[in-house]
Amino acid sequence: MNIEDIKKAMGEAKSRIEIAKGKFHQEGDIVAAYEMAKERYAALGVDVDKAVAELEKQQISLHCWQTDDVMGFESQAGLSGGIQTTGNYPGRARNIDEVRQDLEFVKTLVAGNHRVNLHEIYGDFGGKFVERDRVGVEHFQSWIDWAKANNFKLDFNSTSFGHPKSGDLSLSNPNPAIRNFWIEHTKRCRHIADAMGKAQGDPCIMNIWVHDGQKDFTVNRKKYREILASSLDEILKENLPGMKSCVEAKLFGIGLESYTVGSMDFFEGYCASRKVIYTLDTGHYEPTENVADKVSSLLLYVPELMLHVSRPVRWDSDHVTIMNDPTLEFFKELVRADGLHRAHVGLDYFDASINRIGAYVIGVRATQKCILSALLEPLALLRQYEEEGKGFQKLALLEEAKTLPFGAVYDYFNFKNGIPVGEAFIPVIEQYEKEVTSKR
Ligand code: RNT
Ligand code: ZN
Repeated sequence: MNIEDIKKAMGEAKSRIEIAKGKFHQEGDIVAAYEMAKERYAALGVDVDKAVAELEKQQISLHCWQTDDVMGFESQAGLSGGIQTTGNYPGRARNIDEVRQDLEFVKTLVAGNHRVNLHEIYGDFGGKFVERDRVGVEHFQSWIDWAKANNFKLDFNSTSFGHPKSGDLSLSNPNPAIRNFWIEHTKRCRHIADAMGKAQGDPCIMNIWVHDGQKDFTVNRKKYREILASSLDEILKENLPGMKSCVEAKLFGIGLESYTVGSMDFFEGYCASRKVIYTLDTGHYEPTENVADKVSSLLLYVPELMLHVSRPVRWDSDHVTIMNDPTLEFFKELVRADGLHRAHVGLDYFDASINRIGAYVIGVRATQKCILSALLEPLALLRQYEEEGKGFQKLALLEEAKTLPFGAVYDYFNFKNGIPVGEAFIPVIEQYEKEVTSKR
């Protein structure tokens, strides 16, 4: 399939959105349901129009790696470094054009202006091998141009996995040759992020996640953590106004189960003492931990949060984000802590077992739903009950709030923005699969 055919298929898919809208829902029904919902919420002191306007402004950083199972274009060596995709559903994006086509298509199915989160291995290397300590802004110029043309802002990530020098330890490696290689890589990535941020007139958020750890008993735990802290200090010492850096904590990686250098405690201390943005991946904690409870403590001590919204199933499995209790509670805590404006919302999952575009759209929409649900919480009344010691009333209202006509508000939000309402996006994705991804 050549580029013209793909463009044609996308045009047809877009016009099908119009058909789907009419088929599944009548305009009048959506608006009428919204008006009724507004009254119900208003009775509880909630301004629904304001919540919808806030959701419209909320950018979500689309993780480019959902399109191609975290492969990138540097080599086809496969994943290493503690993470893994499972599944081999057909249609994986195989090159830069396909990744961009998929992202452009996803954009037609989600309301709002969003961001694209790139990893260093997704550079435009022109078919040549570019070593990671040689990467530069020139390898991302076409992404900068594409983002501008498609009204996306870019975020960025250094990439320490999937490389012969990845090993068990990268930035925390006692061997200076390996450590300096990764320091140089990460410094260069910050310069790329700085150029992206300047070009888009909005800071590019650059995440640093290193997989560093050990499979088994580790007796030099403090030593590697000291090295990681000093490598990060070295990397972060240059002030680059076009970008903001964040560092990601993790529980464990596959094959690195016994020790993680960049643990939660390590990065909480690091971010609090250095005033660096903390990256909170919702899949990176013990399965029984209440991740939502971390928000209010972190916001007291770190400048901002970068979010990797994910769904762990038994472990850090990176299942597709859905509107489940932990994710709902997580965004409620952000709103309750007045922290939404201090959080950069991004997604991080990679499901290769179902239609990848479908997985993408489900995750974005679920994240929006969780944010909207948090914005619609009758918070003033709940807080009043709590302060007055009215425990029964608070619990009752929390329960009733669950079945308020939230769906009518989310439908209206999509409808207002010309996006398929409800399940109407399913046939649109089926069509894209038939015409585009199944032919890859
Ligand atoms: C890994 C981290 C990290 C990666 C991406 C690809 O556990 O969550 O954010 O998923 O950098
Ligand atoms: Zn992550």
